[in-house]
Amino acid sequence: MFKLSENQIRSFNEDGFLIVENLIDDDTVELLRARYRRLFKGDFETGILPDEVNWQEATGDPSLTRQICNGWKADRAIARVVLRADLGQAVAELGGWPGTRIMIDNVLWKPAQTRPLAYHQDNAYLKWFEPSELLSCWIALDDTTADAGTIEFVRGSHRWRHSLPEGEFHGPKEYRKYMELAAAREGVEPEIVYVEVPKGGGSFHHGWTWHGSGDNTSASRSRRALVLHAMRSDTHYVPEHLGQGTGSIYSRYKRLGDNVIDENYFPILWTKDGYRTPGIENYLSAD
Ligand SMILES: O=C(O)CCC(=O)C(=O)O
Repeated sequence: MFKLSENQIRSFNEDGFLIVENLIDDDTVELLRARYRRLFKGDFETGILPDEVNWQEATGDPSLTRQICNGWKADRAIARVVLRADLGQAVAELGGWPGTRIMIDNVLWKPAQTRPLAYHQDNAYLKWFEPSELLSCWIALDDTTADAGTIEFVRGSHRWRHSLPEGEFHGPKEYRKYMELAAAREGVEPEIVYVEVPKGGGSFHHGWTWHGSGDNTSASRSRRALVLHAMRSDTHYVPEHLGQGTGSIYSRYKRLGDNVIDENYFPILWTKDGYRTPGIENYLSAD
């Protein structure tokens, strides 16, 4: 069970991110690695297609970082990690939120010699729900290093002005370009911090923190990560903006008659009042 200290919460508020160890144990790392191999071959345990399948073994560009979003719907080993109540609690404590739901997960695999993911601010893609805030927990499935393209953050950038999404996300030539332009607008020299942790460790980041990851220049080391992107438990759809950012995909779960974000698709992991979406446990224990 993961628990934050007061110091860690203070440090997160100051920096816009927090680096931690021991989010998952070695057995879980091994299990997830095996599930990643299956998912990228199109072998989905539950039979359900993840919401975004950006890379598959038969068709994917071998120079790109492999990505699947909402692997939890396809695979219960993924779900058992990203639907954890203690991670939901940690996110709520960092955000000062009443509770946490999953918005999406990211299943990411950056093999040796593959390309970067562009710097961005997560909150810039979220006009389709309100409050438009995301807070994320990034979990390494390999020992991570700067040369193997680990995630990197700009310290204090959650306090910068808000930028709109721009440029190519997957494999851009200059992956820091839009962050550097934003830094110039702020009149500051960006301080970049690499998340270098043993497998099973990782980080939390604020939705306005600039982050991305470089080329994996290592000879043979993969850099895999599982990410829980979480929203507040009390979010709702914004009908005027359903097609914006990631809303063009995730607004498909909007109910016809109201703006409620349905727990079946965005389960609540933890709230201060002790609530957790009841169906989660059934789902996690099914064969
Ligand atoms: O793992 C990476 O390379 C970047 C992931 C990312 O953008 C995120 O977790 O928000």
